[in-house]
Amino acid sequence: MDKNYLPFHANPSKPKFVVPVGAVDAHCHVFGPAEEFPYHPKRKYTPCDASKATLFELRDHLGFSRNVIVQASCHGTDNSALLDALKNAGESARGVAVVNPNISDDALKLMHDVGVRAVRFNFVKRLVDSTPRSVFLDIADRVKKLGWHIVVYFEAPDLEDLIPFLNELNCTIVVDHMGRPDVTKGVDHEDFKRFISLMENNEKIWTKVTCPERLTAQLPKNGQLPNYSDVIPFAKLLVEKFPDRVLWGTDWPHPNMKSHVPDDGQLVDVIPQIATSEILQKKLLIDNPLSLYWND
Ligand code: 0GY
Repeated sequence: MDKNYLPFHANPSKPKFVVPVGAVDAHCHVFGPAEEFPYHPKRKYTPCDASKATLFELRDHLGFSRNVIVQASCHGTDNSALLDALKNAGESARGVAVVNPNISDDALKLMHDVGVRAVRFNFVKRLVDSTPRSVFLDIADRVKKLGWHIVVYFEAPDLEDLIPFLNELNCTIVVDHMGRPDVTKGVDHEDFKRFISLMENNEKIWTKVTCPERLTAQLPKNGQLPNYSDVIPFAKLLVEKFPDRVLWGTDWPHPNMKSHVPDDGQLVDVIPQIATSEILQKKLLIDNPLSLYWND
């Protein structure tokens, strides 16, 4: 693990908010363990190992029933740890892979059989070297045939440039972490308005109202973790405006956090502040993820 890397919370609290039965944590990762599933030689960071067993314990502790496990950049295009977790989880997990353009149809089919339902295109410069958009478009054409969708990860300043590409993909797209807004600018800033109009203009675009811990500008104070009140308006607005196109996840084990180690129980307690009715909570935590990841 990198020097200064913050490992995940060792003892997360039990949330006060009781999630509805069948709820899905739709954004989380498994890392290693490195001895069994080595990290990619070209990775930009080396995390703390975060095994499938620990992820499944956390799922149960928080009251969730299912996980969507997302391949992270530290494993590159080697999806072995992800596929191993999916095989062990059976119907209780689905996956989002990162693939090479030269992957065979047979390998894609094997991934499908263990529960992969999407590929992730990462545009975050600190995490990956850039990939030509034509390569991504080719991958998208191939996985669409399996009924998969595309998960994209980018930061707000890159959105304007990416809009033509996102529209060209012409399939369901899930944008990680609300397009990573700079929350200090507020929900009325042009950057967030651009993201809202993207979702208004393209009904195939969904988003994960995730990562208050990553997006907040708050710092721990007097031994108290941030309450994420600066991120809540962004997520709440999206949940209310696009109730059928939002997903929620813990983002465990929270790679590359610098400011603090989030308490996953407290993150769950943010849910009723962004989805304020039982109807919205059920869409966010059950109906929406099931329709995308457990629809066959
Ligand atoms: C996340 C966030 C991060 C890392 C990755 O692929 C990755 O390595 O996704 C990050 O550092 O922002 O999505 O959990």
